[in-house]
Amino acid sequence: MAEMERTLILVKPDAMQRGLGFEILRRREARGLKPVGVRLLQVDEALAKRHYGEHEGKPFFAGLVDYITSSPIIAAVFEGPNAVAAARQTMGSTRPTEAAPGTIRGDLGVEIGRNLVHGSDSPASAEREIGIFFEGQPLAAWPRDVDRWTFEL
Ligand code: IDP
Ligand code: MG
Repeated sequence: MAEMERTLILVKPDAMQRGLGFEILRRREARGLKPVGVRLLQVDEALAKRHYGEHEGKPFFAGLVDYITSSPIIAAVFEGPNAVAAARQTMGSTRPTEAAPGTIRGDLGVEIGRNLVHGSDSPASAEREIGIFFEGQPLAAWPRDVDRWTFEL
């Protein structure tokens, strides 16, 4: 079996406003990734800047901070073999018009600045981002009866 990983997913404000929050989580769950942490929260400016620190100084940064703080979001942690890559693939390319059909962005979005969802881009990013959004909150390590039918245990 491939390496077990955890990844951070954010359902962004546009998806929440459009009533797509649980659809976005459902696609991860249906793929076989296991939810081990879920929160609904309002991101403030400080949290937005911490999470998106790598983009500070880019022309879209101020708009990105406004966007991610504009409405409550869902932060979720999913676990599975190759969870980071699997979640990125299900999310689709950053620009929705370049995202493959069948992906969340390819099926549900049209604008790069309203692209519905965030997913960690590497195991190291995932660890950093989970630390930001689930600071002091234990994640659930729970066995699922279907795990052996989904993962090569
Ligand atoms: P990712 O979300 O696919 O990992 P990143 O390059 O990490 O893409 O960018 C983070 C987020 O910043 C994107 O999801 C998108 O919301 C926003 N963003 C990136 N590039 C642009 C842009 O050129 N215009 C507007 N927003 C952008
Ligand atoms: Mg990114």
